[in-house]
Amino acid sequence: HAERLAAGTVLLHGMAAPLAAALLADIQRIAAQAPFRHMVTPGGYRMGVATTSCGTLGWVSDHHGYRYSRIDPGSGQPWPAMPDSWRALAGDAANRAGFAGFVPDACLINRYVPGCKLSLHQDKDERDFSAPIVSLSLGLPAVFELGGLRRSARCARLTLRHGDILVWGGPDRLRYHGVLPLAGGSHPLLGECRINLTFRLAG
Ligand code: MD3
Ligand code: FE
Repeated sequence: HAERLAAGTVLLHGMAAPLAAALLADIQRIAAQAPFRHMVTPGGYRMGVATTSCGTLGWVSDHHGYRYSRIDPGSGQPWPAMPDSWRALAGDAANRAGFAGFVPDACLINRYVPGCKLSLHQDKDERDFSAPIVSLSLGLPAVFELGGLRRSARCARLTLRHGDILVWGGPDRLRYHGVLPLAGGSHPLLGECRINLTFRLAG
């Protein structure tokens, strides 16, 4: 079912669960071409979360800053293509949340192991904030923090579970958000890990 968490934020419980095995096979194929790596932040910290991307644009970070790039800096080659089924699924989820016509050009793939976290941040490296972002969670559950438009705003906490799709846009597009350290455990399909896909219109 669809749960509206805020004016522009909708959680689609378990929507991707039936597709998990196919998604995981796609992720493994993408990661064979563009391996998961730990990006370095502009401040010089190695991220605990391992990332890769698919689509026309991929998200990269180094000492120069955060940005989207057509080229995977690891291989010097374009990122793997976004599977058509992924683009369709993200468009379908956005549509259910009230954002018609969403066609992502980038999918950031984040991999967490127990203890990994993502500090509170805004997603603001994309060119057009009128498009929503669609996030799809697989594997171990994570507690995410949904803040406000200022870093200082109080955060609500919510658990994202295997198969959940979260869509946020409109007035919520620039909310601060983060992920608390992943608790230990093992998922029948993914093992001791959580993978999150975030679909964006970046260019
Ligand atoms: C944004 N990823 O890659 S997505 C990211 O689970 C990122 O890997 C996280 O943030 C992850 O940039 C979180 C989930 C999320 C949930 C609610 C939000 C992002 C949100 C509300 C407003 C803005
Ligand atoms: Fe984010």
